[in-house]
Amino acid sequence: MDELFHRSEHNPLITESGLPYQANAVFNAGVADLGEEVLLLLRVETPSGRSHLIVARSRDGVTNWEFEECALIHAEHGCPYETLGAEDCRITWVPEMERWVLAYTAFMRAGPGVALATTEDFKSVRRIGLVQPPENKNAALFPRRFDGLFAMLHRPYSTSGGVWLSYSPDLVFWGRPQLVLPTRPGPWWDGVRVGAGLPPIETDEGWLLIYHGVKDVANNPIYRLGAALLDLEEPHRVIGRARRWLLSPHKPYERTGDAGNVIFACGGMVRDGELWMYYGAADSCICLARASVGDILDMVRNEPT
Ligand code: BMA
Repeated sequence: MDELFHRSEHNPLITESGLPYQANAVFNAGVADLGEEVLLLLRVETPSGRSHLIVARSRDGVTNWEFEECALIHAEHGCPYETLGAEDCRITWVPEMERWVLAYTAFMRAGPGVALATTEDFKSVRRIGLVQPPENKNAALFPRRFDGLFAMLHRPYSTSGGVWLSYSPDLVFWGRPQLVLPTRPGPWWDGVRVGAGLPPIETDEGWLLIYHGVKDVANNPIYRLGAALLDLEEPHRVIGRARRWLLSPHKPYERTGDAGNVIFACGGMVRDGELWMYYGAADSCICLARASVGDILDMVRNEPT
């Protein structure tokens, strides 16, 4: 099947063997476009199974990654809701705060919850706190308010596994939860679970949401990426959803790893109309694929669900 995304010839960009730490794997990175460089907030999983969030920088966003020595968010730093790790960070620049907001999965004995923190420079963070109790993950914040309220996508655990949206006046207290993107029935590629991928991207036609969809094949999940469009002023309203997926595991580094057949994206950036999407492959490495935002919007428009 044709796919809109083109993989980088440098894939995988980052593997555990390139890190200056002893690690099991590196995957599912948040992304910040700093103009002169691209910053990734890597999920680095240690031999204890816990993940930390570590900064990597590159001038061209592809090669010569430099890694910070200390984790920005580290499971051993005594935060009670991160005792078992911090995972899968989505990064949103919020102009009114003049700060980056980090939305990540905080792992504790009770399971995965959603935590928020802010940073100005990716050298230190200020924790806002746990904002969605377990089980909840895949949180992505919109960069602006709607009718005075912040909005965040997240995925509470439920048997039907859909993406929900909650609103908040202050990023601390969240309410008005509502189901935005349900799974599709039965054998669909996104029939078992769906979750937000990248923080939503504002376009003239709506908020472009790249999400992951899961299908179980003989008890082996396949994680693929698809696209939906949310209303510009009422982002809990889906106005389009493509039938086909955008990217599916095919390459050896996507097929084989700690979790084979997984493509999982938490961040990207748009440059000259092109979406640079960084994704974790097989829960083992970081890869890059690019596609025209216009082409993705065409696909959503032309393949209404
Ligand atoms: C999801 C998350 C991701 C992971 C994926 C595939 O539930 O936990 O971190 O990449 O499963 O294992």
